[in-house]
Amino acid sequence: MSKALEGVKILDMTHVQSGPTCTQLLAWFGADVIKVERPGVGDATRGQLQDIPDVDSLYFTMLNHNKRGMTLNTKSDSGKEIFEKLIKHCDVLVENFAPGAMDRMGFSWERIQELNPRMIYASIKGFGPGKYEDCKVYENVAQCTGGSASTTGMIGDVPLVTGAQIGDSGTGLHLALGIVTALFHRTHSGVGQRVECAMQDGVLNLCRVKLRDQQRLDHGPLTEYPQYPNGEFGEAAPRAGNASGGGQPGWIVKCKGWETDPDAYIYVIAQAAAFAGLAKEIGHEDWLEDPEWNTPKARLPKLETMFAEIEKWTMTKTKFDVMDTLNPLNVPCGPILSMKELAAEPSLRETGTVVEVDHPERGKYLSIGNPIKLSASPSDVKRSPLLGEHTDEVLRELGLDDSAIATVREAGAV
Ligand code: CAO
Repeated sequence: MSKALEGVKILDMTHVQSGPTCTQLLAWFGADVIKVERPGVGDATRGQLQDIPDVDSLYFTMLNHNKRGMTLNTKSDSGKEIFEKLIKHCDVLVENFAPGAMDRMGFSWERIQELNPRMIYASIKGFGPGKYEDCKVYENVAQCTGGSASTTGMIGDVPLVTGAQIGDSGTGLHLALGIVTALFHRTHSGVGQRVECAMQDGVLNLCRVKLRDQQRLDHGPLTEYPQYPNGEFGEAAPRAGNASGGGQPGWIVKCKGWETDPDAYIYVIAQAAAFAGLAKEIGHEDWLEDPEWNTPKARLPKLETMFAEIEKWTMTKTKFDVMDTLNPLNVPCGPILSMKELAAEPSLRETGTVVEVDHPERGKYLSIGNPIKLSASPSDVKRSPLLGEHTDEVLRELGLDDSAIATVREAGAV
């Protein structure tokens, strides 16, 4: 079966997490991704959080599958010449350097367009244009500046960052969509374009419902938040603990074993349509006849008591038993699954969402495959390249012969 992005060549100047997430997705869809790294140095993540000495870290290997790797000093004279050839050879250039780095290398958008008018030039920065545009940004900075941290955490407690990498991987996902959209546009316009995504904007987009709540605050308290009706609302959309954030009340409740197992919990949504079954199951058939309990509006001021009653029942069962009991009753719920449980989950292995990959230096390790499944172009996961593994191969494709390759190598350009 052919791959969806077969024939698309990506000049991958990305590093760390946000950019590599984007180019890895494009590689999974079949694009030829050529990752360019500084000779002798490479992407900093190769050496970060290493679990095995002197072997590419899981941080690097899990973000750079299916790519080819070459080294190139884009600041040296002969390196710049090769970089120009690469720009002419490729369809898309992706980078997430600190602001201004590409311009300082001598490759502004204007220069890139001169070299290849069909080039799509895609970038991730921490902030869009404005007073913070020159700042360097990492994941948690983006979570804090994009509205996630101020709206995450327990009520009255400190702001929290989340484990989901919404700043880095989230922005990489946004950028990938921008790139394929620009590629589609190029099929009828014939020209490339600039694609930019700021991490602050990407996080804010994922916090869309919180800006919804900010505006609803002007019209009264947020009745689905635990602060209602007894707590206080300030001027800004507050943290809401584990409340669902949607129109249906939800909370995390303890399950059997919670005293020793930090993940013996389940999220239960007390959806109005399935409330009768839930109430009966937990031994509260009385609620169904009681006007104090039998409408969503009547329950709203008593959600804490309601979830405490639900918890009395869930604490008698494992999280999986609760799931098995409530799902047939159409009660939406989800056990808190640990990474250990997810790594061992057979259904995720079967769909290729969790895959085992073999690496020549580290051996076998687990990774997360492409979560987006295309019926005609399934993704297979191939290991990440070693530093400079495909340098000669790519240089030959650019037209350099053995002696030209030896010359640029001697000059330290690769
Ligand atoms: N050849 C020659 N020079 C190269 C090169 C190559 N192949 N690859 C990189 N370099 C140079 C860059 O040009 C830059 O040089 P200048 O400072 O002279 O312009 C230098 O290496 C360092 O690049 P950098 O500033 O991007 O790297 P950093 O470690 O200092 O900063 C980061 C890292 C992530 C904070 C910054 O790149 C950034 O803010 N990126 C945008 C936002 C982003 O993607 N953040 C997510 C990071 S993942 O958590």
